Parts: sequence; C-alpha cells; structure tokens
Amino acid sequence: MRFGRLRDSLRKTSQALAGRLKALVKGRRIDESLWVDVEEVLITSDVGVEATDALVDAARTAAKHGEILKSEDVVPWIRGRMTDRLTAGDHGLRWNEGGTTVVLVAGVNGSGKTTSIAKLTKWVTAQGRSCMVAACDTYRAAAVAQLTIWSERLDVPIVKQSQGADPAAVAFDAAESAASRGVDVLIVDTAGRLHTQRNLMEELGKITRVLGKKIPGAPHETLLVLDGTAGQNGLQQTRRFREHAEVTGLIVSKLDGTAKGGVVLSIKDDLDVPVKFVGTGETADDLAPFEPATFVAALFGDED
Ligand SMILES: Nc1nc2c(ncn2[C@@H]2O[C@H](COP(=O)(O)OP(=O)(O)O)[C@@H](O)[C@H]2O)c(=O)[nH]1
Ligand SMILES: [Mg+2]
Repeated sequence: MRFGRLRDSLRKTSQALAGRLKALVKGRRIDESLWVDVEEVLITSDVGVEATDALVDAARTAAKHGEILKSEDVVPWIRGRMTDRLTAGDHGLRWNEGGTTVVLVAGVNGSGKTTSIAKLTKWVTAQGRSCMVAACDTYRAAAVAQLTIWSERLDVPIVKQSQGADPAAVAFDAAESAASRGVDVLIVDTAGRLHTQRNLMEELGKITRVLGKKIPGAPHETLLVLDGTAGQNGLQQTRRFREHAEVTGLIVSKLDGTAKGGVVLSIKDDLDVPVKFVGTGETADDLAPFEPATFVAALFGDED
C-alpha cells in the first residue's frame, strides 16, 4: 500500500491526535498545564491510559533533563517515542515455508473478518503465492455467498458446504484440498462470536484442532479482527477473547472511519499481541501490513 493512502485513511485520527497536539504546543511554556493538555489529547484519541501515562511521564522527564527545550519539540519527541514503543514484537506473517500456511480468522460479528480475508487474499496472491479460502461461517447463507463473491472476484478457489454444515467439517475439507493441491496459503473464514458464547468458542477450538491434524503446525496464524472504531471497547473484547482462544496476531479494521486510531498504541501496551495488518477501507486493496514507523508517520500526517 502506498504511504499516501495509509496517511489519507488515518486522517481522522491524525487530525484528532497530531493536529491538536501541534496546535496546543505552539508558543507554550513547558509546565504542568501543558502536560495535562497533551494527556487529554492522547486519551481522546484512544491511545489508552497506560500508554498515555508512560508517554507523558517520559516527556516530562525528558524536559527536566533538557532533552525537550521548547514546547514545539514535544510533538516530534512523542512521535519518536510512539515508534519506539511499537517497534518491539514480530509484525510479519508467520509462514509455513514447507507446506500450506493456514491463517484462521476470527472475531465478533461485523468486525470485518470476511472483508479482511478478501484483502489478505489479494495481498498474498500479489506476492506470487497461491491462495484458497474456506467458508467456515456456515450459519448464514449470506456469509458463504459473500466469501464466494470475493473468491470469484479475486480468482481463488473456495471450499464451502451448504448452510448449516459443521464448520469443522468444512475446515477439514479445505485443509485436505489445500494440502493435496499444494496451495501456499489457506485462509479460513469463521462466524462472528463473542468470548461469552461457550459453544461457539469450543467450535473455534475444534476448527483449530482439525486444521492441525491435516497440516502440521496449522493454524500458523490465528488472527483476530478488531474493529478499530470500537476503540477501547474493542481492546477489552480482545482481552477476553484471548482468554478463550489462542490469538497470534490482530488485524485492526476500519481505521479509515475513526478518530480512534490511537488504539493501536494501547493494544501494544495492554495485550502484548502484535498487530499484523490494518484495514483502511472496504475494497480488497485497503490493507496495509503493519509497520510501526510507517504507521506512526501516517498517524502524524507526515508528507511522503
Ligand atoms: N470503512 C471500512 N469498512 C470496512 C472495513 N473492513 C470491513 N468493513 C465493512 O464492515 C462491514 C462488515 O464487514 P464483514 O467483513 O462482512 O464483517 P464480518 O462479519 O466480520 O465478516 C462491511 O460493510 C464491510 O465493508 C474497513 O477497513 N474500512
Ligand atoms: Mg463474515
């Protein structure tokens, strides 16, 4: 994805965050009231209490030690610190180089799972890897139809059964088919679920086990799709979800429609699970592999 595109889709957040920060530091004295204002901007952009406290405390100390000399320096300083905080952790996709890489996609209803799968498919095939999708959201006929349309548009095979079929049976078929055809990447769509829905969480476990039986090490990634517009609520949701299922990474969707993109910073602090992709629109092209420096640059509305 071009940097300009990511920056454009993060505009709402960057206006709320960087735009307001830049405006408020102009010609100010570095005193407690400045830090209070900075804190407020970070919190309202959903950077989260912990990350905000850490950033502002560090900035205060830097000012005391003469690393920040004038108020205008606060913004680039915070920007640098944000990048540092995001850099740790493995943000790349884990490949199964010896065989089919299986990516299981989960999350609550409407978070953007199926759309993210279309985007991932496009991203994978653009790298010259072959891809297959599995329609394991068998509860609604519309869900299978939606994934079928994407698979046709993106010209990749789909494994599906009729509505009401056992999702684990579809996963089994898909893993078998992908392995025997030597497909590079199998992406598995699932029905929306909440951590409180015990049966559905058990079903997710079953899908996971079935995939692992057919393909060693599968699923190699279990990506949770988090709706970026939910901000801190999404974070809480993710925390609970992870208590019931192993999650190896996150896709944060819908960052184009929100001023709460700062949530990505609190994910890092609170959850210790890497953000692997960000979704920035409704087309198959609107996905960016998460790269901390690029993300922060876009968050601050930097020019190319
Ligand atoms: N603006 C925007 N809309 C998105 C994004 N991802 C998904 N959507 C929309 O969110 C809605 C739900 O998406 P869907 O993939 O069906 O969610 P699912 O129920 O989790 O599979 C659809 O209208 C999508 O077009 C995104 O990154 N940006
Ligand atoms: Mg879906």
